[in-house]
Order: sequence, then C-alpha cells, then structure tokens
Amino acid sequence: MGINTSFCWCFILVLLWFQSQGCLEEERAALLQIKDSMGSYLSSAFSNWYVKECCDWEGVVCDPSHTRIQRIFFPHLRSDDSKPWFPNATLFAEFKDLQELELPGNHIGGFISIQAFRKLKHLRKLNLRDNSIQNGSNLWWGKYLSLYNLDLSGNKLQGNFPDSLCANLFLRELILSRNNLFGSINSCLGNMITLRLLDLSENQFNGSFPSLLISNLTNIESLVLSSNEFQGMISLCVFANLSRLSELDISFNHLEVETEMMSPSCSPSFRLSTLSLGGCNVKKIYPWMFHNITSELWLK
Ligand SMILES: *[C@@H]1O[C@H](CO)[C@@H](O)[C@H](O)[C@H]1NC(C)=O
Ligand SMILES: *[C@@H]1O[C@H](CO)[C@@H](O)[C@H](O)[C@H]1NC(C)=O
Ligand SMILES: *[C@@H]1O[C@H](CO)[C@@H](O)[C@H](O)[C@H]1NC(C)=O
Ligand SMILES: *[C@@H]1O[C@H](CO)[C@@H](O)[C@H](O)[C@H]1NC(C)=O
Ligand SMILES: *[C@@H]1O[C@H](CO)[C@@H](O)[C@H](O)[C@H]1NC(C)=O
Ligand SMILES: CC(=O)N[C@H]1CO[C@H](CO)[C@@H](O)[C@@H]1O
Repeated sequence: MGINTSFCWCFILVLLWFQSQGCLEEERAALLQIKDSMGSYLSSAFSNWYVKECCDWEGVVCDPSHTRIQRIFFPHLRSDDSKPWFPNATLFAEFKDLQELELPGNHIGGFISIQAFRKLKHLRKLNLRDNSIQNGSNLWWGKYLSLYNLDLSGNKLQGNFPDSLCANLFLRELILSRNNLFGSINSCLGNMITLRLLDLSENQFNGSFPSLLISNLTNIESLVLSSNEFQGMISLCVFANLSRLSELDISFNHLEVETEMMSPSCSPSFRLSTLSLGGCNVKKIYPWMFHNITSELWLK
C-alpha cells in the first residue's frame, strides 16, 4: 500500500516536472514572429500572450506533455481593411508536430516559401477559409503533406481547378466554394477516392457534368456542386453506387435531371437525407425519391 502510494506520488511529480518543461523556445519565437508578420491585428487578439508559458497562449494547443504545439487557430484576427498578409511558411515549419493549422479570415494573400510546408509531416487539417488567396501556385506544397481536411472557401482563386491540389490524394474533405474557378473539373479529383465531403459550390465550373469522375468517389457522403455553370442532361444513376452518399446538392446549374432509377444497373444504394435540385429541369418525380430521402428534398 505504502509503496504503491509513494510510487503514485513519484509518478505525479515526474508528470508535473514534464509539464513544467513548457513550450519549446524555437516554437515560442516562431509564434512571436508570426504575430509580428501580421502587421496589424485587432486589439482583442493575442490577449493573454503576456504569460510566460506559450502552451497557454490563446489560439495555441500543445500536446499532452505540454511541450510541442499541435494546433494553431487564429480566426479573424485582422480587421477588414487591413492589407493582405503574406506569411512566411518557413515560420510555420518550426512546429514539427503541428496537426491543425487554421487561419481563417485574416486577409492572407498567399504564402512566401510555401515549399517549407512540406516539413509539416503531421499536418492533417489546413483551414484558409475567407482569405484573399488568388493564385493556386500558393498551394504548391506537393505530395509531402498528407492532409485530410482542406478548406479554401471564400478566397479569390481564379482560373482552372488548381493543379497544385492534385497532389493531395488522401483528402477526406475538400472545400473550394465561393472562389472564381471555371472550366471543367480537373480529372485528378477522380483519384481522390477517400473524399467524404466535396464542396465546389459558388464557382463558375462549366462544361458537361463530370459524371465518370463523380461515380468514382465511392466514399463520398456530401457532394455540393450547386451554383456553377454545369450543363447538359444527367441521370441520377451517376450516383447510384455511391452507397454512403447522404447529401446531394446540384442545384442552380444548367442541368436537366433524369430521376428515373429503375433499370437493374441503376438502383440507388444510398439513403439520402438531403437532395437539392433547385433550378434544375427535373423531368419527373418518382416515388423512390420520397421513400429514401429522410429529411429534405428541394426542387425549387
Ligand atoms: C522566411 O523566414 C526564414 C526563417 O526566418 C528566413 O530565413 C527567410 O529569409 C524568410 N523569407 C523571406 C522571403 O522573408
Ligand atoms: C501565379 O503565380 C505563378 C508563379 O508565381 C505565375 O507564373 C502565374 O502567372 C500566376 N497566375 C496568376 C493568375 O496570377
Ligand atoms: C477511378 O479511380 C481509380 C483508382 O484510383 C483510377 O485508376 C481511375 O483512373 C479513376 N477513374 C476516374 C474516371 O477518375
Ligand atoms: C467555360 O468558361 C470559360 C470562361 O468563361 C470559357 O472560356 C470556356 O469556353 C467555357 N467552356 C465551356 C465548355 O463552356
Ligand atoms: C454500379 O455497380 C453495378 C455492380 O457493380 C454495376 O453493374 C453498375 O454498372 C454500376 N453503375 C454505375 C452507374 O456505375
Ligand atoms: C437504400 C434504401 O433505403 N433504398 C430504398 C429506397 O426506397 C425503395 C422504395 O421504397 C426501397 O425499395 C429501397 O430499399
């Protein structure tokens, strides 16, 4: 009993000693440089960055042993009229154990030395939502990253689907909504078979609907392609074998949609909770649509 108790105390003391190690000097220095490189930020930002232990700083989460930074979350820290921020990616490369980097709403125009991101071997989530990134070449971290979640919605990406994204073959979530992308969707998307969520809404993607590519995404759960310029006639058979599909939104394109799914090669294996066909020319409403859709059906 006594031995056990003292063993416990020793264990706790050792744990406390490890905890008191605190964040690493180079990571602390990098955080301060990142903050400085922002130029301007809201007065409410970084409010407790005067405390010594940087693992306790607002926007930062360390690993359980309280030494290495695993998550950086700096949301909307810069005012709406601030100049674009071009962070030096080398600074982020200091965080060797970083898993999640979230910098939404900070007027990021792009990254300097983006190749440095390849050092972030553990990065799984990159959220750059609502920034001002224009050029897909700002996203060239190559195949060195194994990202699962990438959110670039609400940026100013122009032109075709950025080739730079084709290297991210393990993505589970890809969100590119609210950009200025056009042309047909890059065929490399058909190889991203781990995708569960694909949101390309509110762009100007055009040409015929990428049926072959979409029917390859066998793990997809949410597919949101609304408010683009896709044209032509499609059959819902395209989605028949996507057994995990739960949300399908192809509204507000220029599509004529054939909803019959009665042939043997085409019986719906999914159970949709939301089907949005607003603005589509829907030929006929079949009873299956009501049996299988568990929550919402939007036709207008
Ligand atoms: C980016 O940061 C690294 C490390 O601090 C530095 O060596 C490099 O010169 C910086 N690049 C630019 C373009 O400022
Ligand atoms: C994007 O950046 C690359 C390399 O810096 C440049 O060659 C290209 O012209 C840029 N594209 C646009 C649309 O600005
Ligand atoms: C579908 O995925 C397979 C396996 O990754 C790939 O070989 C094939 O080219 C893909 N087809 C399309 C149309 O993308
Ligand atoms: C898609 O849109 C672009 C830009 O408006 C245009 O140049 C191209 O011809 C369009 N492609 C098709 C197939 O409509
Ligand atoms: C769905 O899978 C079945 C069985 O593998 C196949 O016969 C059918 O052609 C597929 N349908 C589509 C639209 O890919
Ligand atoms: C996957 C699924 O639930 N499919 C059902 C869709 O609705 C038809 C008609 O009610 C059923 O026969 C399917 O089993």
